Amino acid sequence: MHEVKITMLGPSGVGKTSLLTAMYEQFESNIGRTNLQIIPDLESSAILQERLAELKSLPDSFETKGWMSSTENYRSFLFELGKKGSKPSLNIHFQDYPGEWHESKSSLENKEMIESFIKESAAVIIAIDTPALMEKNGQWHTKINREQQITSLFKKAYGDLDSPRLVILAPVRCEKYLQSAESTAELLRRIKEGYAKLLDLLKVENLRTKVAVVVTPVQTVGTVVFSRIEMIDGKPHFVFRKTSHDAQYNPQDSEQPLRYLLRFLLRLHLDTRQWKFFNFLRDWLGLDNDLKRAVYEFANGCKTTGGFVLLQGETLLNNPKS
Ligand SMILES: Nc1nc2c(ncn2[C@@H]2O[C@H](COP(=O)(O)OP(=O)(O)OP(=O)(O)O)[C@@H](O)[C@H]2O)c(=O)[nH]1
Ligand SMILES: [Mg+2]
Repeated sequence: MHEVKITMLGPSGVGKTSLLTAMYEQFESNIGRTNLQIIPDLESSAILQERLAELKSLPDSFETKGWMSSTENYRSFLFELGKKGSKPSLNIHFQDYPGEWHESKSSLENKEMIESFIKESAAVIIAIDTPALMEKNGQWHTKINREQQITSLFKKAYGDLDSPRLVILAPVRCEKYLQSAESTAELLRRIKEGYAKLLDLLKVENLRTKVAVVVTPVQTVGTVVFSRIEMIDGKPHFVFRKTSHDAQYNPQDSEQPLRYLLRFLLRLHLDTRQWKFFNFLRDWLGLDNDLKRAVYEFANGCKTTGGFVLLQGETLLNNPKS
């Protein structure tokens, strides 16, 4: 079966696994409205179910670390996408790894693995710890989000890129910053500033036409907001609180990265140019017009306001009417 890989990218604790969990949870509820279905393999389903239970058992006030366990080993989560009641037509592999691999103490082998994940993935979802970027003038951004290292990884992985890619910047834990139009605009400004080097890199001659870049803020819990930073032994502890005592897990927009992904794949499917990496997409939807329509419909639900922006590569995401 045809297969695409996606990398969840980011240092430890930024929220890669939580984002994947929230995506998984919303796949069904959102895709359910179209003729599409997504089926996780049994193992992925079991693990994500457990993470989901953890995400749902929110304490009233908590620190970022310590409420869910961090990822210990590399894992690939497999989802099969297809038309309802038919055989799946595409395998989507999400690669999730321990963010610790970014740290200097981890082996070179692990760092090279991150690089090859980026290389072989059609799309990379960069999870961004938003409070680190926004609070105290971004004082903790570099320490927590490691944006320089991420830029270097892309520099190597996209060194001789010969086919299109999608880069999704996904600010998470961003509930506080999406409250008003002003704060949303400020969030976007800070993303452009905080990731300026990466965005500049993706704009160079060979990459500009091949890499689409979007920002999709995801509220992975929906009902917790950043409250304050407490300094303990010189280390920042980001404290969050629930919007009310009985506020429940209510993720917002977590299926958006997947919508953008399908939009990108659909565009490539319809592309008349030959991209070796994506040749398999040519007959992905085959003659199945129902499936094509379902993918189109789902992809058409990409948000473009309220913090969602297309920073580069419009033609790679432009869907001709089907
Ligand atoms: N405030 C807030 N915290 C969250 C949210 N989602 C997850 N968390 C917390 O963030 C912590 C880290 O999230 P993970 O998804 O495990 O982070 P990760 O990037 O997978 O980290 P590693 O597995 O170590 O690479 C979790 O323990 C949760 O406590 C959210 O939406 N808001
Ligand atoms: Mg993880």
